[in-house]
Amino acid sequence: MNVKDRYKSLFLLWILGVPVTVQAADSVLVIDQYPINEPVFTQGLEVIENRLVLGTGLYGESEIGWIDLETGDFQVQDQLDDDYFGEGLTATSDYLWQFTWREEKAFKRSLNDLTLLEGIYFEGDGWGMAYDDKADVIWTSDGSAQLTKRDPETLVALDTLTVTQNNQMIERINELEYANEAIYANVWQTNKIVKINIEDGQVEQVWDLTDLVEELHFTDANPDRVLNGIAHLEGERFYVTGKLFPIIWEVELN
Ligand code: DDQ
Repeated sequence: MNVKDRYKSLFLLWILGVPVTVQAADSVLVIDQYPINEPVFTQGLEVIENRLVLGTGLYGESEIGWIDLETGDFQVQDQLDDDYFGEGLTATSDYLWQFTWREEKAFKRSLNDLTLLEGIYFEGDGWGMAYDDKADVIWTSDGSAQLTKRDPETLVALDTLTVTQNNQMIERINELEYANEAIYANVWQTNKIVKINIEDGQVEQVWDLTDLVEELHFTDANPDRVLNGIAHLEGERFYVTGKLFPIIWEVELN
């Protein structure tokens, strides 16, 4: 592409309002990898006392259960009604929250067997959720560049934070995880994970997992098959996966 065409296409992208993409990135260190026998549409991933819980999306296919890392089995514990699209998960010390996309509902579940305890009304799009145990608040995302800080019991909004990098808003913040006093997030439809400073919303670090995703050699062009799902293990170790990915990686984000 010559310089003129390049500027023309950049201008077109700008006119079309394509969000600013995340700049610069580190690669990740892979510690281990585990299979998922029957790939699912992963929307939420969370470690609860050494067990890995996974929530899926799609209407009629939204489930929640344990991933057995030894066998690769997804042990489904519960299923959402067909008209709910499951989204992010987060565990407080007392229960697990499961979000829905556009159904204005968030579900509270028990930590030991994921039984449904309560469904509460929630206004707006539900994407990611992360419990900040230090401040005792839940952070949520809705596909924009804005994160919302909420009461962990009622999900009532307390404050908002705009995610930026070099003064540009970073939109499509998706699955969230709180760790190391920061928020780690997938950026929807990218292979990138960003670490967000929760005081000022600035992106502190970016990791690009494109090399790992390319090793999976997907042959179809399913645009929904994207990196998604982050669960904190310890320190800088995380489990990460994607929607319809046959694998969960244990990685170090440092
Ligand atoms: N979200 O998880 C990023 C919030 C939404 C993913 C939507 C993927 C589209 C699947 C087809 C939806 C059918 C209505």
